[in-house]
Amino acid sequence: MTPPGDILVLGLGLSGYAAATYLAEEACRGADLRVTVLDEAPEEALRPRAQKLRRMGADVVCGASSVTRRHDLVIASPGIPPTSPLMVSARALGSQVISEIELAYRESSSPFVAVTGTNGKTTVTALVGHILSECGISAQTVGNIGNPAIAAVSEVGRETVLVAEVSSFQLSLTVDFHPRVAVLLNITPDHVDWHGSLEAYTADKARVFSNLTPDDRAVIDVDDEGSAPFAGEVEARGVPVVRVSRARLHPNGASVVDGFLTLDTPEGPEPLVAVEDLAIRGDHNVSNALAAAAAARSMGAALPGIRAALRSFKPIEHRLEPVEWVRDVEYFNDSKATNPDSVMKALTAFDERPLIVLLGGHNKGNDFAALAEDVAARCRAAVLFGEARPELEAAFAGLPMEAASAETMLQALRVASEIAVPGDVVLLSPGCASFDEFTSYEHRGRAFKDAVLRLARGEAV
Ligand code: UMA
Repeated sequence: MTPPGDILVLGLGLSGYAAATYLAEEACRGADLRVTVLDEAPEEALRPRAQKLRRMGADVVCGASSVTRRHDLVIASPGIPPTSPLMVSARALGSQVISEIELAYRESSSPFVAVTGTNGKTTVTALVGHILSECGISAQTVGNIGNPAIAAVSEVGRETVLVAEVSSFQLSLTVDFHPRVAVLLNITPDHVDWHGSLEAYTADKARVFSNLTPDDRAVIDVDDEGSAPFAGEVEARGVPVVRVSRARLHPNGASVVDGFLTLDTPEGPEPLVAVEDLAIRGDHNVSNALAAAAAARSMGAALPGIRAALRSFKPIEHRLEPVEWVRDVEYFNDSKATNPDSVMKALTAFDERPLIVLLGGHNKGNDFAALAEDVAARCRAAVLFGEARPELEAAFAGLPMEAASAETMLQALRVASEIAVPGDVVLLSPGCASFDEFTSYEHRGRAFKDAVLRLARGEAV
């Protein structure tokens, strides 16, 4: 239940607004709470949310540059890095700082399934939610997927499973967060600018396992070098581990056997569906489907429902999403690919088809050398754009594929449409964040899709 006291929310985006609204509503219902919100952005950018919260009794300060008094508890938004003046000053004053997912966990009596990993977590979160629902188990997807967990707390009953996509940012500020099932998909370099190092990023991801007990379950992809070491570590603490591997079926694990996704159960291996029955493309999505099936099974989902749900699950927006055919060229939107590893995984989904890939945006501190080599080996062409263009151009220099360049994402699309020939695939899988041109990867993905549809109508982009 909500702790009494003086609570500060840092950031008034989706996460902070949901946390502040929840706390302000609790105060209106009589909880002994004082709610303050600070955000660095100016009042104009935040007015509707700020005004609504003020009407509910919260103190909202926009354009804030630091925290000036000690609070009993601070709820920090995930996008605020540990080095930001807001965070540094909050900690210096001795306040406990937690994330909104931690607050949601403390406030909720629902069981949690937590899904983390550098890539694939949105797909797996959505698929676990889909499987549980198909099996008649009430479930809601929350967290980094775009639906703050704290907002669900007052909306759902204790029987509803909260399937939470949890980012490294959110996990870094967890304390008691204790899911029944914790899924780790993979760890590759990402968000190094926020965490400071790959080691710090890895350690924050591993916090998903911190509070697991022998009554819980960890689902870990052991084909991935970054996540594999955690299987042994977590098991050594007595926590049952489901090992996901496309290469082989481990005892109690999940794998592909004779072309069928398969779960090892106490009754022996249980085939689920054939790989071709999945509508989501690429080897990485086979791993994602295995992890989701294992997680849902750990929450009591029955095999027939798992099979039906795996067959009916459709690709989600901005993840290898088919957009349109234009003059015999197929366009795909993979705007959610915001790091090099996710692009390299996306490329494997098109093995036999000639690819033109659009790369660029805001680099989150990643190195592009391996990505450029992979693109040069697998793609017919690449078009580089945005703030990261010079770094990308340097990575492509000397490789046996000439990369074209453009200022903006839409100009890159225009260049790609000009060089594409019938049979090609044009793929926006940028490997970078969107913030140099757009407000979010969703914004970028929709701009891309709108422009492709204009191309299809014969209009200019
Ligand atoms: N702000 C500051 N100071 C800062 C940074 C931000 O005051 O140093 C303020 C901004 O002015 C803004 C607010 O904080 O008003 C934004 O907060 P935020 O960046 O934490 O974003 P939210 O809108 O709260 O969205 C967050 C997640 N964003 C991030 O982790 C960056 C969303 O994940 C998530 O869907 C949402 O909470 C609900 O849980 C997005 C994301 O990019 C999709 N996640 C990363 C990823 O997937 O790679 C981890």
